[in-house]
Amino acid sequence: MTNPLPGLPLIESPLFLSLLGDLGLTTEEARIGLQLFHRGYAVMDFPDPDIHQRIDRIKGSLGPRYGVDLEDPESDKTCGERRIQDAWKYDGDVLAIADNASVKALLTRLYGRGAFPFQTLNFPVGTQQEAHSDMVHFSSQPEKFMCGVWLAMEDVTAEAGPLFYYPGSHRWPVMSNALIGRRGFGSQLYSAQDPFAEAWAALVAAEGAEREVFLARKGQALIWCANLLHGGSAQTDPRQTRWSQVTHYYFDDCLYYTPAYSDEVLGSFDLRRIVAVGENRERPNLYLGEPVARPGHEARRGGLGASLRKLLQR
Ligand SMILES: O=C(O)CCC(=O)C(=O)O
Ligand SMILES: [Fe+2]
Repeated sequence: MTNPLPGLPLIESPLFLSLLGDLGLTTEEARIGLQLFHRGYAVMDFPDPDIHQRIDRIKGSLGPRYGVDLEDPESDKTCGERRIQDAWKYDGDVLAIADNASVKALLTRLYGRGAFPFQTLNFPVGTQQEAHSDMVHFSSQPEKFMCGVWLAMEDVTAEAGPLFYYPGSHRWPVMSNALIGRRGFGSQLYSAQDPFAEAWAALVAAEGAEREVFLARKGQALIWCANLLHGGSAQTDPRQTRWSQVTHYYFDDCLYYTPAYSDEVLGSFDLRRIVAVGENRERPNLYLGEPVARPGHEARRGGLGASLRKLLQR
């Protein structure tokens, strides 16, 4: 197969439908690929025969770390720490879910570059997060080589603040500082996504887009494309839990950076130091197979380091 647009993930490419016949996908892989292409997300049963046992073990091991009484059916589950980042470092089941070989192989085939997980988040309740696209946090060059895999660790009810998303929003303009007319490089933001909220809301209104919620069953997973607008619905019953694991994936041979703190037009990229889940070495920032040697552009957010580097670059 020759692909004249290798700088786009296959499932994001306008050529996906014409390339599909040559990709050698199974029926299930093609179903997932087509859902991602058309809607920006895809639902599947998590491909691990031990998933239910893993989920139950994770609840036991991470539960006490959230500082909430998760056993009492009447207690408020929404107070306390609601997310644990990178539990894969000490929890073998979190690691096994994030590093699942079938998921990595699936994403590799659907994107056309090698997929690797680089971050895990474990939640006992929903995030109630505003609509956002993960691309302002985690992006790549070429862009869109990033995705999230959200795993339901129990059956989700409408009152527990289910995941929501706008189908088709993965094709909307990619949010960036240039798009909303601000500079981001070296800025000190409390929230990377707040500056973009108004623009996302305007796009939703202009498109007349309707949110969909995912009332998932335990063991189901949802893959979202890099630019899919999504978030967590309001939790109307604080007594409920909504256990989930989110794993974020990047792909080989890319530059990894945070657009919220970058001004791409000026060549100012807030590059990320990416370590793949299960590894302890850094994945280099690459462009067309070659390392990107621009250390001056690896600013920490704000602070003296960033200002000094900026001065030195003048
Ligand atoms: O689970 C949720 O409510 C949303 C999580 C999310 O947006 C993320 O992890 O990127
Ligand atoms: Fe997100």
